[in-house]
Amino acid sequence: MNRGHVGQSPPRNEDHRLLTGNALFVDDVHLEGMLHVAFVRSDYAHAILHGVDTSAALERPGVVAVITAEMLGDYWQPGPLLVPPPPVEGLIFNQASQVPLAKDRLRHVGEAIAMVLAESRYIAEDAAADVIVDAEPLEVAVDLEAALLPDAPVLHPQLGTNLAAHVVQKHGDYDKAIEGAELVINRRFHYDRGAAAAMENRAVVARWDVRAEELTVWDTTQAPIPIRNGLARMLGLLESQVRVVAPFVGGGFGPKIMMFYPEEVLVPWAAIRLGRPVKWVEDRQENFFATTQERSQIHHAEMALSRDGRILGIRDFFWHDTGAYDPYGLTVPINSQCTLLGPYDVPAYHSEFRAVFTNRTTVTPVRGAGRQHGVFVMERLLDIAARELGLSPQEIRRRNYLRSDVFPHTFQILFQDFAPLYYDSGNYAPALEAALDIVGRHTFRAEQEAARAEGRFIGMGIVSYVEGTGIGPYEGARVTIEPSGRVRVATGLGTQGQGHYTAFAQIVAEVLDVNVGDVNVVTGDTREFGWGTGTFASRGAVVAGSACHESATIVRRKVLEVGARVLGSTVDEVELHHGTVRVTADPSRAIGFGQLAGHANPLRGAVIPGTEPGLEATAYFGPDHGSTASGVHAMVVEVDPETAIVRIDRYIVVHDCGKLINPVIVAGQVQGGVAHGIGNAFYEQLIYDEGGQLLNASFADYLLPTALDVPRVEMAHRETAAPLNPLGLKGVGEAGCIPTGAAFAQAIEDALPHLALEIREIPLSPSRLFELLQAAGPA
Ligand code: MCN
Repeated sequence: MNRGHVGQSPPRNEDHRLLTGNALFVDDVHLEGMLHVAFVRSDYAHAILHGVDTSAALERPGVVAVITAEMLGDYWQPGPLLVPPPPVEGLIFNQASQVPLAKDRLRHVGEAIAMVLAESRYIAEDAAADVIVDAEPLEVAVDLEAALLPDAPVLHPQLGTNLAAHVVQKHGDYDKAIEGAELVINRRFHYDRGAAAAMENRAVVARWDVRAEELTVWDTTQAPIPIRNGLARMLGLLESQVRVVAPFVGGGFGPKIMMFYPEEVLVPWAAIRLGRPVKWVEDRQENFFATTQERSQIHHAEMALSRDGRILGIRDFFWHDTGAYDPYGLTVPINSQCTLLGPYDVPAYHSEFRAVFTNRTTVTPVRGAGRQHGVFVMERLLDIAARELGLSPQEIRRRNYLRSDVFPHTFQILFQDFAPLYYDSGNYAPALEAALDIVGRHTFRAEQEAARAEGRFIGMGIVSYVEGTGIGPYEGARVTIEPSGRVRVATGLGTQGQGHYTAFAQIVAEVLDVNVGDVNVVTGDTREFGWGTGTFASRGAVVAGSACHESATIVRRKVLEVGARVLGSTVDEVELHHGTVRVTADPSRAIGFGQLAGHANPLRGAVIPGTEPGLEATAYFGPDHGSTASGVHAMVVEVDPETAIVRIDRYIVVHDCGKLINPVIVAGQVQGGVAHGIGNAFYEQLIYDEGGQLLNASFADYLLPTALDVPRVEMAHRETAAPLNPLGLKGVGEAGCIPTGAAFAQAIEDALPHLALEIREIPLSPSRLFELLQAAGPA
């Protein structure tokens, strides 16, 4: 029997619609009388905006309106601070959020200046080119460290500085730790910018129904409910007058949580103002300039160790590039700061960062959301220390893993949830041994030697990480057994390919003992479910999945109560069986869920007067802390030192995301994350010139890994149950990309030990690796 319950891998409920081309994406929304939008965007990285001349554009046939900042009136206001910073002692935090359309200053290439609405996208694009922007270029602040020098041009004159934040967090006493150290290593690391590069660009369609006075917005957002709430507030409407639908979305990877993008507030506004539906679909070049990005950090990190390789303390000073605005507060650098500690017992930690405004596109979380930077720095420090101490990379890790009996474990630095960093559970050391077994602990070095004898250079990287997943505040779910006998589940999440339609159905199917195919899940429609936050931080399974479990459990109790009344028994005498309630002692006395749903009202006598009719319940789940997922990644590469071509021969993941709901979905998430991580490690880098111009804003120049570059991931799952939620779940959506850069660096060094490379930057693009190899001398 395979009923697709928790822990099994039934076919995905959503695949039929996706594979037959019947899934609705925002660009599939075509409405009568719809106008099309093209944006006029800044060509300047930094400039004073003197004026915008729209007259020529307005004369073009088919142009209906050209909107500039002045025309927005009170609607022209900066976006909100979306995530407040944790109350760290001595915190400096300067907020600067983007406005819908630039009025007086341009702060990055691609910033929106005017919105053109026309009868077709072609006309809108041509008219956008007619708009004359009168701007006076300013000096730019592009270099992350130089942007804080006294003579650097300042992006936000009201702040008088490019310092977006200064945060110092300490656990233990690093100064004391270093006194007793027998080895201290100190290095600079650089992790450069990348894009999220989702397959589907952003898109918004809005329709104002003047008769019903209702606004419907189709949006590629990861967070439909906060968008609904914000639009209602800004437009002076009731929340119930605004419906936001995030239909199928072709990948989000973080930037689509960003609320509010200018386009997201302008398109609905225009639909109401002009009384016509309005559509905007981002093109790929806009995506490179105007969709948020991530990853530029510079770390100066120091590790103090004992002679036997035990970490005594770590001190890290880092600079985080937040781009032109910082609507997400400290989310990304706090993740870097907290994730650096990894699965290790670090008695003393001093971490200090400066977030810096630069004339580059705004930074918000992208898959991993700063965690990969912390992991890269920690794992690199361990590798360098191991080399100095004559230990293997594995041995230094073994000596420092937190033991399995220390949980829950706390570090005295504040995490996003304003509480000290909390590890709920974990079992780290066995994951390393499991990964070594898969690589072939007894055969790999011999294979490496044999390859070298043939002039081939293979190497292995093996690294660890932990990831805080499943953070609150909360999500909800409503579970309804319909009179058809089928089950409907509504949650407030948006979904971008993670398989929620199936995974949540499995949870509910398990509790109610029905087929997973009989459970219909809806996500991303505020009309279906109106309370919640969204899909990010690998929290869907833990938070929304647990809410599904809670509400299904309430419905289960009701089904048993109503069934027992209808069958003339007591609750103790009945059980659920494949979509029916039956008397345990006499299974012939049974009633199906559909019939029962019809009975479940006081008129039929199946529910006691005063009890709500229907087989339906809504429940919410908000965990006290996030759940700590963890894992080990091992990568085997072959490097050609003459051409710098790197082939990834094997990729092994031993992963622990607590109890698995659906192993195939989890495997897909890990495989996708690894592909993302390989891109981050080797290919994907946004190159800005000294003037703040993005030089590679197309897929011809911005390299993504192809199917040929990503091996099939060999995977083993470990399931350390999280104690913080009913199913023991931890998240998995980002994990695959978090340690990839660290594994890649170690593997390349291991392949070429005679060159004594020390890789301290990511991405290590093919051309950059070539330079490093040239500098290292002959192979
Ligand atoms: N899952 C499971 N068992 C677990 C944990 C998770 O079966 N123990 C399943 C979940 O039920 C869900 C999937 O794995 O179907 C991912 O769950 P989770 O880790 O909770 O992540 P979220 O649902 O919160 O998704 C967000 C996460 C993030 S933060 C990014 S970024 C990312 C990712 O998911 N973006 C993605 N994976 C993505 N996958 C696709 N296809 N597209 C994206 O944009």
